[in-house]
Amino acid sequence: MNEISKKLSEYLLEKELLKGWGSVKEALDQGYNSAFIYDFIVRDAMHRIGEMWEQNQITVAHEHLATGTCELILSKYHIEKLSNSLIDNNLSAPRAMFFCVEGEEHDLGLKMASSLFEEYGWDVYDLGSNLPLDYAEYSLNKWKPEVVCISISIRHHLPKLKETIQKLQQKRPGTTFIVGSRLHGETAFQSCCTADTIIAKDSSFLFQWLEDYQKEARAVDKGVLL
Ligand code: B12
Repeated sequence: MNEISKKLSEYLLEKELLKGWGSVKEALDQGYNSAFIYDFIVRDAMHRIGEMWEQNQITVAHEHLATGTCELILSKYHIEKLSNSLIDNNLSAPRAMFFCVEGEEHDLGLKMASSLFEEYGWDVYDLGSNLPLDYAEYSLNKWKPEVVCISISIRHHLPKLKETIQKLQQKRPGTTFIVGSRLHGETAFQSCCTADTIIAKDSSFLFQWLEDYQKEARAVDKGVLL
């Protein structure tokens, strides 16, 4: 773990919002992109907090406090990036929908993903944590996104993930599904995803996917692929 991330985890635990933001800003000023900041500064800081909790060095209350502070920093980061975004006005914004599988409360990874899409100028519908499957279906029909992003963290929600992917893919074939999870390397997780589901291990993977999508869209826009 790098020093900035370690410092951030301490600030989160002390609910030192401004100092925590200072750590993120330090990484930004050093030239790191959003994917690096999400994966190797913020995620790693939260993972360290998780380890401290497992080892009884901190209480659940500390963990909740740290999560709340982290959420505020992510929101501030998101606004900061939007004012300096990569939006390309020549392209009409494609749409993406985000949610955590029913029952799932861990939503920081999802927030990072939706912020990254927005940084790339997408029209983002972030439906947050614990979205009942019926409402995922309803929202898919209502907003007809090109891409649906799902997040899951807890193993016992895996059967729900499988049901969700199968139902939604049936409803709107042709939609791209991206599922991100800390469980990405586990067979039990992978077997819940259909062959054409994209598995995202982290924000860096998503960053590359968005870069590739943008290049392709620009090429189509210029008539290269027409
Ligand atoms: C913070 C936290 C919480 C918070 C979550 C608040 C919130 N708003 O998210 C609270 C306190 C609510 C919580 C509750 C619980 N938690 Co908890 N929690 C954590 C902790 C410490 C950090 C999670 C986190 O935010 N990480 C930072 C994010 C950014 O990382 P990430 O989710 O992995 O996301 C990255 C990638 O996976 C990927 N990604 C993820 N989603 C997506 C989506 C897309 C589209 C893309 C592209 C990428 C992507 O990109 C991200 C960036 O790299 C972890 C410890 C750990 N090791 O993960 C435990 C942990 C996940 N929790 C755990 C548990 C057991 C629970 C509870 C059951 C505890 C309880 N008894 O109540 C509940 C369950 C709640 C529920 N129903 O979901 C276990 C899960 C074990 C398991 N069985 O699978 C863990 C691993 C702790 C542990 N070691 O036991 N928790």
